[in-house]
Amino acid sequence: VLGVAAVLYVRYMQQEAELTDPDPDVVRIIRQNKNQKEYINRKGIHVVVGHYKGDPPPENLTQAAILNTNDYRPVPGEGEKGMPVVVPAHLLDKMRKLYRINEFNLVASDRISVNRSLPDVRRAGCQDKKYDQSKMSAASIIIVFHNEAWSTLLRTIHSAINRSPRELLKEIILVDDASERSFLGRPLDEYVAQLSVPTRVVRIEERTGLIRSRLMGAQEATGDVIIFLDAHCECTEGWLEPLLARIAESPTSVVCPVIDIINDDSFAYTRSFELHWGGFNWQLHFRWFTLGEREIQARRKDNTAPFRTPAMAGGLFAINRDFFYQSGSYDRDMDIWGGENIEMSLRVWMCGGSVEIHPCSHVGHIFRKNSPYTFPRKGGVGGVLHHNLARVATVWMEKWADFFFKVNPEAAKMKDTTQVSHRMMVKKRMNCNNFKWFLDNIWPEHFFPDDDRFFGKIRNDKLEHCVQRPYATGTGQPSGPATTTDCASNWYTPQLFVMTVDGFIMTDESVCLDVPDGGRETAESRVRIHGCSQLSRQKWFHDSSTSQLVHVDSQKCLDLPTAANPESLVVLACSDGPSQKWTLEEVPWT
Ligand code: LR7
Ligand code: MN
Repeated sequence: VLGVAAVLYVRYMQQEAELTDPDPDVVRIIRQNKNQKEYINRKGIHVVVGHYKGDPPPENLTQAAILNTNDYRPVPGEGEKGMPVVVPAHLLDKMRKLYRINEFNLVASDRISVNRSLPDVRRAGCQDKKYDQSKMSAASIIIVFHNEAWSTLLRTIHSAINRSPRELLKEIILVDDASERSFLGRPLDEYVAQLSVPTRVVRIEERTGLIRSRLMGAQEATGDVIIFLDAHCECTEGWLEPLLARIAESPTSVVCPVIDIINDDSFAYTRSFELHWGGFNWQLHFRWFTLGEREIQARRKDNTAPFRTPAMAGGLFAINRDFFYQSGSYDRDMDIWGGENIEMSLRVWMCGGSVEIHPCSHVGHIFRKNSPYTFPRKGGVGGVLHHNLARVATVWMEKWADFFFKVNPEAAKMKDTTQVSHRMMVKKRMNCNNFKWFLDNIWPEHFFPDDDRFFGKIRNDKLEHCVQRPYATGTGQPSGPATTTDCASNWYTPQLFVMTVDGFIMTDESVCLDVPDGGRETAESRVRIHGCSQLSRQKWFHDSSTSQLVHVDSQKCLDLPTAANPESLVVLACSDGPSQKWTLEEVPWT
């Protein structure tokens, strides 16, 4: 059964490769004929394009790839102190072949000790901080996994044990969500039985997804605090005490560590920025944004104190066990992956708790570019995600749910079948605040429409064009010249903007209409779409009598591209020419 599953899996991955465009960064072509091209790309990934033109899949290659996985052979010194792993030449081919199985470099991971050392990445104030352990409750760690690579799972477990005071770790609960890979030739139960912290494995026979798996794990937990970790993390020195100290002080706080980066290719450990907090975009996808001004000010006093975040990434957090249940645990009707992080963030905030990041606690996580597993539900990854997100919107966003469904017509298709009464009961029982309260009080920097804001398109009277933002590349914020183009249908999101009462013209992904050079020094300045900063150079005023959009700092007017700046909109001395006439065209969103 395993073999068949493996072959199907690889075949699925190849189809994926076939569907995506051929990678332009071919480093080395392995073989190529009229039906098929096989090559290594710049990132060392083995890509096969064009198998299914009647050819059988290359059985030997794929079988070998699967059978040789999980070959944990630590090489002394490799990856120590969080340094990148060097894969010797004779293993490069294997490395490339195995990459896609977990969507990270399995061969590199298998060369690093499960007990590898890491640098102490905490700021000095954190290293010196003394926590009163007598006030803390011991924690149960819950790790759910599906087809995880064993070396990364074991390193998660060992790093947590090695870097936690023994008396603060009650137990570790592993939840195996129907993995198809066998464990290093012996039972996992036997392996974990010899660990110094009581550890057990809960097995789920049929794939259920991470949300219900975590609920299963939580049911088994006996610690007063539960801590969830993804199955490919590494805990650093002093990661645990700050989380437990904060929960001891404030039992309704849900506390996340700073999530550092373990490179998916080299396994190098990189400390990440502390000045980020979490939010979400119009599609309800989690995003990191620069910290709001209020929190930055609050942190000036003490940059070792936990800070509030509108949303959490979802995988790594500590929560008081009673509060976990009292606040509604998870929505067990959510499948496989996705959306539960936003649901929990909104619910915790709206129902009397808080979501925080503790800058003294650092845990690494392998960030992947693609998801390695199947989404066994009609519609694949999109279907599953939309199903989950439709539930989040329906329960927690009131009239903003209409907005979400307009931006995401795919999710809207799920609306009729979304049964959420048991989640509505949580909202009622906990007497929760509404989404409006969340936006106003927890995330005033947000870029969603609201009653006191303009929402719609910005149309130029001369060209009958609308302002458009650049497309997002990857998961980063879109950024680039502000332009105009033919006005599209109402729900074409790159042309939809919010204008706040303060005069910020914002749109999805927290980007704003900006004049980077301030507009005062030169006769003509370029206008760009750029991360919202709350700085006055991003303020505008729409004069409804003249239809001008005035840049407040420079008192110049938004105008169409010129000979000097043909690529972007500009600000120029105000005039009554038609190229400076802009109509704010409301788009109904509820
Ligand atoms: O069907 C499944 N069954 C599982 O047990 C699918 C997944 N899983 C396990 C999986 O093996 C892993 O241990 O669930 C865990 C999380 O899955 P990932 O690693 O594929 O998720 P991710 O890291 O890509 O995604 C983030 O968002 C998810 C939304 O559902 C979860 O909340 C993840 O926990 C979360 N990860 C983090 O927050 C780490 C930091 C990433 C950022 C930003
Ligand atoms: Mn993960």
